[in-house]
Amino acid sequence: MQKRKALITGISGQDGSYLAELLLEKDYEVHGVVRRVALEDPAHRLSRIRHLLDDLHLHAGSLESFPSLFQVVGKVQPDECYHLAAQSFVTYSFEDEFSTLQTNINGTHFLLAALKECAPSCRFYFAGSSEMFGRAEEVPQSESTRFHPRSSYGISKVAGFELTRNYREAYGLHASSGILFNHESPRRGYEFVTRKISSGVARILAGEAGELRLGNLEARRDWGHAKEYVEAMWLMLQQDEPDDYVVATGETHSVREFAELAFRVVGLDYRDYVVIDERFYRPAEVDLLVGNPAKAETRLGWRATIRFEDLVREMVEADCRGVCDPALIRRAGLGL
Ligand code: NDP
Ligand code: GDR
Repeated sequence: MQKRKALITGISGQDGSYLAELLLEKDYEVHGVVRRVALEDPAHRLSRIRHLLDDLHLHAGSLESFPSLFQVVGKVQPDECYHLAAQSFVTYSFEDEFSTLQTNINGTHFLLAALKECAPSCRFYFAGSSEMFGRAEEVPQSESTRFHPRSSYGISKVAGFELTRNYREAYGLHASSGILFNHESPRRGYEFVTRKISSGVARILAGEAGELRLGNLEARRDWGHAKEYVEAMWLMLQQDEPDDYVVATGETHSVREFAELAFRVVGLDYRDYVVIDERFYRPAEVDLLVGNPAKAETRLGWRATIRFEDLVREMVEADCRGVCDPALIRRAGLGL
């Protein structure tokens, strides 16, 4: 039997790397879109998928270029397309609203249009976000909660979500959106608060830093593990009918709790190291996000199982392994 072909945009990112692993395990032929510069500097720019490079088919393309996406889709003829690429950092979206909106909205539109022309039977996944809820009017948030995005990033995801729905309704594409709440891992980018904290703890333990500067410690998020969340993406595309799903743990914790726990993993008190820095506050904050994953649980049979405490520990331990002397790690009582 012929292998099923999957195309992943954003394969070099956190989620792309876990999804590529999952699909290879399931015996897919896995194709990925990466920027040309990444192909020229794989050691740095493709570090998350370095261990998979021999098994992947990578194609140069960018969200800014319709022809590049059109060509890749036409050449690969995927059975499933996971659209994960995006300018994904909310803070940056305040610094450059224009490029965030252009890249994220056009990129999604270009890809949908290319699929409609070249591979209309391909199943499509759009990486929607809990940032679409923004200042949410109900707690927890479900598929029927009204969107009230608080950043151009959130707005770009609402637009992508609506484009996906419209291609489903107008052109019959099997197009689904996941409304994913925050998910983290040792592969998370260093700019996001969880990885900033876990890597900061490691550098403090190694004696390379004396403090960790953060913004709003009171923001609350629903944090899960990326490895589990990519399974939900795959499950969505295995359903007979396309649909939209909230993917979340249903638990919420503050940034302060994350920091407290992360420092405690190595026997330190976060209050001795965390410095509040106004520069890391956002012009418009999302105070509280917590998802209701009931639909994903009943329809997809998906459920988050990795606990918050275990996620924090895994991230801190991985970063400590990267920078700390083994004797120091033993003294800190880490299970490494
Ligand atoms: P990352 O930031 O780790 O990865 C983003 C990916 O997009 C990278 O592969 C990046 O490539 C690629 N990319 C960015 N801009 C372009 C461009 N102009 N052309 C081509 N590729 C581009 O994000 P995550 O893996 O964490 O998230 C995956 C998706 O899910 C994103 O769309 C994000 O917005 C969304 N999401 C994430 C959540 C989370 O908690 N992680 C929650 C909800 C939604 P490069 O390596 O070259 O920069
Ligand atoms: P988020 O993630 O904006 O939720 O978007 P991030 O980790 O950047 O922020 C989470 C919360 O932490 C607060 N915070 C800080 N954030 C950063 N980055 N740096 C700091 O120093 C800091 N101090 C406090 C923030 O104000 C915020 O409240 C992530 C991304 O993956 C998106 O792509 C995705 O769509 C959403 O999650 C769901």
